[in-house]
Amino acid sequence: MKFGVTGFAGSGKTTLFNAMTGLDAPVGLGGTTRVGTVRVPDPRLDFLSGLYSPRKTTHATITLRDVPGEHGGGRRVLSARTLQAIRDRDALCLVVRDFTNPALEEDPYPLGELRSFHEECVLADLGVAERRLDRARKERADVREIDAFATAVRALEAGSALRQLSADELHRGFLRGYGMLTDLPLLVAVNVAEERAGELPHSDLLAEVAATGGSAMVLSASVEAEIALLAPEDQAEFLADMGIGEPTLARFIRCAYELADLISFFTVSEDEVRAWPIPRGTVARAAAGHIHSDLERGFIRAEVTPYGALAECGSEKVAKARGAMRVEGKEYVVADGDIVHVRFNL
Ligand SMILES: Nc1nc2c(ncn2[C@@H]2O[C@H](COP(=O)(O)OP(=O)(O)OP(=O)(O)O)[C@@H](O)[C@H]2O)c(=O)[nH]1
Ligand SMILES: [Mg+2]
Repeated sequence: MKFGVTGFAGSGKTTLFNAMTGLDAPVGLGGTTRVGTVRVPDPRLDFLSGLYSPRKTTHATITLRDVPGEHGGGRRVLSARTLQAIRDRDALCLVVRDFTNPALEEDPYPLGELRSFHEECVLADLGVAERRLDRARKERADVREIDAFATAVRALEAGSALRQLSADELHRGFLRGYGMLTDLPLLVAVNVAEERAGELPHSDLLAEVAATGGSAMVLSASVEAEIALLAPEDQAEFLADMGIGEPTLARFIRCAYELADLISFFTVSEDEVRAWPIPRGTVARAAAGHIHSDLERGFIRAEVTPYGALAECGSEKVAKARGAMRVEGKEYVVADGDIVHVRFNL
């Protein structure tokens, strides 16, 4: 899962990126595009790790790419370089500024940043869709493809994001590979001043985010940066003092998972306990392919124990004795939290 962290100049992207990845990229300067990884916290994985005491515990990860905003000019536009850096992502996190940044002249205007971002993305997608539609018509391409791009053009001309269209309305298969920005899942992080870290998003902003088919959350990037420096046992107290219930990182990742419609299944052994992120609806054989292509090719069956049953029984042996372990075939749709053993033969 590759996230692009994007937004306009000085909104706090790099501060947030550092807090999440534990890296130490310079803040307040624009700078270069950077990549870091975030471990997906999962209490179920912690429990399984305690159960198996494996040599290695491997969390699912999310890759973040921090894309600097455009400095100078004053207008909120996305340059070709920025567009290039966010097009190939699986999802976008737009950081909008809702704190006074002394380095910038403009007062905070998160709603304006959100609108500008949306408009810029719509325009960029419209350009791509119109060009492809023209060419598809000239080439007498598949009518379904022409129809898909005509639908996209109509929606974009009306100012809508493509992600707002259902699978029935838009045949997405034809759009794959064109890097449509408004079709990427969008998480809007409203970056507020420290003293407002525990707030909920403004209703007008929430409404605007919902109208573009995204999700929103409030955070304070500088508070997150402070939390990241604390020992785990001190973090809870600090969060309580700030009026924040749950660490933002955990919330952010939950939102990201929901947005991208990902679930996790687990593999367990004395060697490694590991979480595997897969799109919801993935069948057992394809899920096995995430582990290794050999497991997909030689797939025979999967032995599946739901996490809840294993947690209750305390071991796979007991779970099996109580009939909680099932044998599933290649078409089985893997459920969130399944503990899976793949049997295969090459
Ligand atoms: N008060 C306050 N300041 C913040 C917050 N987040 C970031 N800042 C400050 O805002 C300035 C810009 O932060 P960056 O994280 O570099 O912003 P950016 O979005 O990466 O900026 P560009 O990459 O240049 O577009 C820094 O001085 C940060 O310390 C916040 O939540 N509250
Ligand atoms: Mg930056």
